[in-house]
Formats: sequence, structure tokens, C-alpha cells
Amino acid sequence: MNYRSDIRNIAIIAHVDHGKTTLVDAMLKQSKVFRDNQVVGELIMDSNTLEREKGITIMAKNTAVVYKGVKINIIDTPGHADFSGEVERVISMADGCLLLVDSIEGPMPQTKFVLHQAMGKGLKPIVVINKIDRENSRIAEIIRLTQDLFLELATSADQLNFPLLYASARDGFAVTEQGMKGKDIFPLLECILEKVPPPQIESGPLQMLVSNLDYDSHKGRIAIGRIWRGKIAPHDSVASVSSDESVTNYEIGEVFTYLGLKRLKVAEAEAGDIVAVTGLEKVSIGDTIASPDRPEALPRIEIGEPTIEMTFGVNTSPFGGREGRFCTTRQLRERLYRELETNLSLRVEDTDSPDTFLVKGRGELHLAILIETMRREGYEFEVSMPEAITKIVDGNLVEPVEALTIDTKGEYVGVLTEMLSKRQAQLSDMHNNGHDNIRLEFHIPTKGLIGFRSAFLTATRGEGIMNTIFLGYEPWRGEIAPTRGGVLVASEQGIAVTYGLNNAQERGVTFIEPGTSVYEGMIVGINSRLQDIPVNICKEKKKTNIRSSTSDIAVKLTHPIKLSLEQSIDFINNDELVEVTPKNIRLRKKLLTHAQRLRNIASPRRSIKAQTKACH
Ligand SMILES: Nc1nc2c(ncn2[C@@H]2O[C@H](COP(=O)(O)OP(=O)(O)OP(=O)(O)O)[C@@H](O)[C@H]2O)c(=O)[nH]1
Ligand SMILES: [Mg+2]
Repeated sequence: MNYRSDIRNIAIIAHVDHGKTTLVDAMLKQSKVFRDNQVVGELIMDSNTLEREKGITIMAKNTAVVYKGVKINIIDTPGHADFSGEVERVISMADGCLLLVDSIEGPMPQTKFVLHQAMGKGLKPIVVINKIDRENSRIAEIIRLTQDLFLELATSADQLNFPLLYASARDGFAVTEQGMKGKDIFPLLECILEKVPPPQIESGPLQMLVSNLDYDSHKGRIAIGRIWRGKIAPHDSVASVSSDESVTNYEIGEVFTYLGLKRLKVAEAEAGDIVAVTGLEKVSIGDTIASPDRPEALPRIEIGEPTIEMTFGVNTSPFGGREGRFCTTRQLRERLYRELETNLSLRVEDTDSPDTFLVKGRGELHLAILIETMRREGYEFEVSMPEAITKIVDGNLVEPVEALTIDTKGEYVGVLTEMLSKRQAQLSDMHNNGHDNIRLEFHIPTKGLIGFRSAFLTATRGEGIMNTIFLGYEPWRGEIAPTRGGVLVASEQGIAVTYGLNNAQERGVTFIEPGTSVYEGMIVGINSRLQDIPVNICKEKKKTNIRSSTSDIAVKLTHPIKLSLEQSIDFINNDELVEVTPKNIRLRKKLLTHAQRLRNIASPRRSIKAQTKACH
């Protein structure tokens, strides 16, 4: 077995927000991959619009820096549990990983998940305690907790002996000893060169595992992955081995390697490197690109199962087809199936209704990002309430269960515990981190988490952080009683007016402004009772000839609560839908008229599929 001493391949892994992308910024900037006068900004790798807006990484991405003549291929990964599939997809490209741990938060559930992934692939970990610039950092304690985590997950004794560095990614430095004054990120790059094993290369004909796909309007499909054996060059004849072991022959177009944000065209690339190649029209993630003489497949990428599902359907509201560019079943179906090419933890199934598809993902945010992306591309459609995916195992009904971690102030503990017990959560741990910061840990069925995020933010007045992670399947614990009140439903089509909305506000809190077009069955607010209340918000004040001294005083409306897409998905019940168009997000009852709803009082036990049928 040979080594390539001129390359290191590392993945950067951590819990959400622990500073991965910021650390990549520091490595890129200080290794001078940019021109001196180039304006590059921050969170450079979060290049996708939604990533920039939300300040989180959604997709794993490749970059590279050169340090002391060695190219370090870097894979930045997302830390949010809903995008765990991205970590699973790319982790096998690396030989080592930087495990970042926030100096205050310490190891979190997702820290454990990603470290488990990395250990499973035999990656050499380097621990970086990040954000050491923060006041109240608890470095000694965090190191102890990280050691405990390694003790729990290590499969061999040498994994316990991990290199440890201290960093402030934001301030662009890393040091090897606590308390040392840092000036740059080079101690970290030094440690990578020293501790991460250089890629081992097997001799023999080409084998490359496709871990990502990209698309260029001129070059077509671009396959990205690591070469495990042999070489690849433009115009090479290659064979691609797909999941059903069928083999397709191609001629390679161009070959690129990474440097900074650029892809460099090269005349040849060899085993150990991460490359992007063109010319393979139908290749999929997980396929092996091999020599036609020996088309041997590498092990395929394993991706965890989705835990929640919701329907995506053609927009059946009275406003359907008005605002989107792509509104038909064919367009919706084609778009959803296309998403499967790169979004590996997503599943799409046809349903009994030709206009509706069942889409399964790893969490509400995973599906919400897809919905938002499609809406911005011009798609118009409707989605149902997310539901946990149950299964039958050995004849028993089982459901997904998650670990929920909450960090909040002491004053909210009572109300949160009460809310969560109604959602079948069980408190598994609670400790005070000092300064009145309480950490609560619960075991909760996924179904109990649906609709919880908004309630949590309201209950803690935004002073809380919640994180969840999938634990496994457990026996079904029974239905949860409804946790939300009834809604205010528009009783006729028209334009909402101040007078009508003012009347509605006597019944509850409204979601829309005067001037909004509404239709019968559209949800326009929430009330405190359990039942839905029809309201005529288009009703103008009766004109009279007599001027009264008080009646003409302008009515002052309370500001409506505007629900974002994620809040809307979190809000709806199973007899409701979210209508999504490039211009608007509307909530509606599945059955639009009051009479229909009275006839068909939806039972929470009915599956999404049964209800979809009832709606059509
Ligand atoms: N004080 C301080 N803040 C930091 C440091 N590193 C990152 N941050 C801040 O932490 C926040 C999250 O940073 P990111 O780099 O986006 O974190 P991430 O791990 O890439 O997050 P995801 O990719 O979404 O999981 C940003 O507001 C950063 O400015 C640090 O060393 N010190
Ligand atoms: Mg990031």
C-alpha cells in the first residue's frame, strides 16, 4: 500500500452553529487562496441563498487549501440534525475530521452523531474546542465531557488519544495549549499535516466513488468524489456501475480538482484526491466510476431512514394556478423525483391520488427547505401536516423517537415540562450550567415534536434553544390529544377589510392584513377555543345616512401575526393544508365549505393518504 504525502482529506463536523463554516473561512483566508484585494466576506462556503438567509449550512461542500506544499481537501458539513444525510453522504471522502465543540455549549446530541459517523468510517479525529474567545467558556469541563463522549464511542484504544486544539474561528486563530495567545490558524493546519493520515492508495485500475453531483449549463452533469484507485484524465473511457450493478460506458470530458472556491482544470488526477469530472450524463450519487476492464463497485453510501412524511399536491385552492410558473401534476412530479438525485435522505412516492405525492424526510426543516427552494423556482403546490413515519416491526406498530435537548432559563422549566408531558415526552436529564442556564433532556416520540417548535419559542419568549436528534424506533405510545386551538376560517371569497377583520379580532388573533384576497375555507387566524369559527372578514360596515359620533372613528386593528413557511407547516392540523406559491403562503382547511366540514369531522387517526382521498 502506498501513501500520497502531498494530500490530506478532512471533513469538518460538529453540532449546528459550533463554527465549522467560520473555521473554513479562516483556513481559506489565511492560506491565501484569494487575491489580496478580493472581497470575500464571511461564511464563504454557505454559498446557497437559503444558507445565507438562514445562517446555516444545508449542503456539504468541498474546498481545498495548500499548506507547506500539501493540499488539504476540506469538506464543510451541516450541523443541523435534519441534514445528517449530508454528513453520511460525504464522510467517506475523508481520512480525518475536525470535531468542533463549542466552549460553552459543549458536546451536543449532534456532536455525538457526527463523531459516531466518523469513527464508523475509521477517520482520525482532531478535537477543536472553538469559540474560546467567549466569556463564561467552560473549557476544562468541556474537555472532560468530550473525553466521556470518546470513551462511549471509541472502538479502539488509539481513538481515545485524540489531538486537542483551542480556537476562535471568528478571530482566526488556533493554539495547542490552553491560555496561549493565538495569532493565526497555522497550528491547526500543522496538526492536520502531522496527525491526519495521508491517503492510502491501492494500485490498480480506476475506482472513484461519486459522492455529489453538480450541474453546469455548458458542461452538463458534474460528478464529484474521491478517487480510491488508479488515475483519471480527460477523454478516458470509463464504466459507471450503478446501484443495480448495471454498467454504462462513458468518455470523461474534463477533470477538475479543488483550490479555494475554484475548480482547477487538470490533465490528470490520481488516487487519494477529490475531483469533479464531466461527461457522465446519467451517473448517480453512490455509483462507482471504474475502468471498463475492471468495473468493480465500491461499497455504496449508506443513508439513514427518513422519519417524517407529508404530501405535496397540485394546488387545489380556488386561487390555484394563478401565481406559479409550474403548477401541473407532471411538473410537480418531475421536480420531486429530480430532487432525489442529490437529496439522498429524501423519499418520494406516488399515492392513490394522481395529483398528490408522499414526500419523506429527516425532519421538518429538511422538508421546509425543499418547499422553500421549489417555491422560489416558481412552483405552486399544497402540502399537508408532517406526520411521523410509523412501521410494523415483528407484528408491532413502532414509531420514531428523538432526544430533545433544551437550553433555557429556570423560569420556563415548569411550563415547558407541562407542555412536553402532554406530548408524551419523558424527562431524561436536567442540569444547571450555572448563571441560571438550565439544560433539559427529553425522550419524545417524533409525533410529539410536530408543532412544538413554535409553541416552544412563544413559551420561552425566544429565550430558549432546542435541538433534536433521532434515536430509533420504539413501540407506539398512542395518540396525542390535540395541542392547538381552533382556527378562524374565512366564510366567503373576497378581499379582507378592516371592519371584517376587526370583528374577527374579537374572536381571536388574525394572520392577514386588510386588502388580502381570501377564499372560503382559508384560515385567517386562531381562536382560543377548540372549535373552528367561520368569520366574514370581507364584510363592510353597513352604510347608514345617520352619522353617529362614535361609529366613524377609524377602527384600529391589532397587527396580524404573519406565519413563516416553517411556522405554517408547524401550525397546521391534519385536516388543513399549506398552499405554497412563489408569491404567497396561505393556510386552508382541506374541506373548504363549512357544510362539508360539518359533515366530515376529520378524525386524527386517519392517515394522510386516506384524507388526501377525501379531499379530492
Ligand atoms: N464568539 C465566537 N463566535 C463564533 C466563532 N466561530 C463561529 N462563531 C459564530 O457562530 C455562528 C455560527 O457559525 P458557523 O460557522 O455558521 O457555524 P457552523 O458550525 O458552520 O453552523 P452549521 O453549518 O449551520 O451547522 C456565527 O454567528 C459565527 O460568527 C468563534 O470562534 N467565536
Ligand atoms: Mg456551516
